[in-house]
Amino acid sequence: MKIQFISGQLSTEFFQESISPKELSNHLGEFVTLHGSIYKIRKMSGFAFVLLRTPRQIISCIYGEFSEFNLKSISEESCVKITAIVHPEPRAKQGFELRLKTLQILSSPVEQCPIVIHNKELPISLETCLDYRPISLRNEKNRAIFQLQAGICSGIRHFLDNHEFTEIHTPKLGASGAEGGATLFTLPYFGKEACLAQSPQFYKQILTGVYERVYEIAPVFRAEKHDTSRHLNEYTSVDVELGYLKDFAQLMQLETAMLSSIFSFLSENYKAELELLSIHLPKINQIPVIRFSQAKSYLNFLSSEKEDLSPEEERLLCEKVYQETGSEFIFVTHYPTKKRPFYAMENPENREETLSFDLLFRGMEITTGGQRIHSYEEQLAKIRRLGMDEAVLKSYLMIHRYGIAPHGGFGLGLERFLTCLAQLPNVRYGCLFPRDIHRLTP
Ligand code: AMO
Repeated sequence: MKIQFISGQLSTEFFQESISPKELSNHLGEFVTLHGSIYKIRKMSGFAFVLLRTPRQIISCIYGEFSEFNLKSISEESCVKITAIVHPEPRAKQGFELRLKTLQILSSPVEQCPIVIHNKELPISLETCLDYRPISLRNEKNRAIFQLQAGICSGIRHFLDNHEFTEIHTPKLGASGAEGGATLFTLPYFGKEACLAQSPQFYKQILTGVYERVYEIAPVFRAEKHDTSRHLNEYTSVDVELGYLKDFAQLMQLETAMLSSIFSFLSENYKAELELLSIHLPKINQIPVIRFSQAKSYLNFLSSEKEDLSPEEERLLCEKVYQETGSEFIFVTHYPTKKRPFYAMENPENREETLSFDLLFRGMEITTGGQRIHSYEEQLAKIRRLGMDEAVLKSYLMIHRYGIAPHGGFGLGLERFLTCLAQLPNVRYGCLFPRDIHRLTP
C-alpha cells in the first residue's frame, strides 16, 4: 500500500497564494494576490471603489480601465481572489490604492443581505442585530469589538504567563454549583441530575494546591432571570487564583497590574480597532479603594439594599470617584459576610464583613474577588452554620483537610469589561452570540 503524508510545512501558497494585507505597503508598485469579501461597491463615473474585507482591514481597491473583468459580475459579499497592483496614492488613508487587474469569484451570495452591513453604524435595533448576528458581525465596527475581545484575552494570557500562572481547563458539567443554588441550570444526566458550572471557583482553589498560580478563561452559566443590560445567562469568566497570599490587597494589586498590562498590549497591537471604535484607554498606575460601608455613606444610603450596591449606586459611585480622583476604576472592599459565598474569608476583626472586593469600571461591577477560607475547621464550621450539605462538598473540602496555603483570587466578567471599555449601551453588544432569558439562537 502506498502511504501518503500530510506536510506540516506551510508553503507560500498555503493561504490561497495571498499575501497578508499587513504587508501590502512593502509591495509598492508590485502585483499582489489577495482574497477577501466584497464589502462595498461604490460606482463613480468611469471607475468604481471596491472595498475588500480582509481579516482586520477593509482595503480600498479601484476598478478602472486597467481591470480585466466586468464589474457587473460581482456583488457585495461575494468571496473573491484578486490580483492587483499596489499603486502609491498619497491621498489614500493607507498611502496606496490597489488597482484591480483580475478577479476570481470563489462564492457568491444567492440574494442581497436583508440588512446593510457596510454602514458605519448599523441602523437597526439590538434585537435585529442579534437575529442577524452571522452577518451583522461582518460590519467593520461590530467585528472590531470582538477583535479587541481577542486582544484582551491575549493580553491577559501574556501577563499571567509571564508571572508564572498556569492556564487550566475545568469541567463545565458537575454535580453541584459553587455560587449558591438560585442561579443553577440543571439538566438530566444519565438518570441523575447535573448542573452547568456557575464558576470554576472550587477547581481554581483546588489547583492552587497543585500549581500555586492558576487562571482560566472560559464560559460559565447563570440561571438569572434578570432581563437587564448587564446580565447574560452564559458569559466568559476570567478566573485568577493565587496561593501563598500575603493579604487580599495583593489581589487588587495583581488585577491593577494585569489591567494596566492589557491596556499597553491593546495600544501596541490594536491601534486600528481602538481608533475605529473611538476607545480611549484609561490610565491606571493606581486605582482608588473604598470600604463598602464608607461607599454606602458616601452615597447617602441611596438604595434600600443594605448588603450590596445597587446598579444605580455603582453608577453614581463611579461618577463621584471620577470627579474627585480622575479614576475610571474603583475597588470597593469588605463586602458584608451575608452577601458573600461560603468560601469567602471573614475579617478576623469584624466577622460581619469579608476580606473581599469588587472592581467597578465606568459605572458597573466587572470583578469580584477576595481571600478564601483555608482552615478546615473554619470552613467546616461555616458550612454547618449556613446549613449547607457537607457531603456534596466532600471533594472540595479535601484541600482544606489535607492542607492548602492561604489563597485568593478574582473573577472578571469578560463581556462586561469589554462593554465598559468600548462604552457599549448593553452587555449583549459585547458578546458574540449572547444567551439571555429570551435568546438561545443564533
Ligand atoms: P461573581 O458571581 O461576582 O463572582 O462574578 C464575577 C464577575 O462575573 C461577571 N458576571 C456576569 N457577567 C454577565 N452576566 C452575568 N449574569 C454575570 N454574573 C457575573 C461580573 C462579576 O463581577 N467566583 C467568584 C469570583 C471570585 O471570587 O474569584 C464569582 O463568580 O463581571
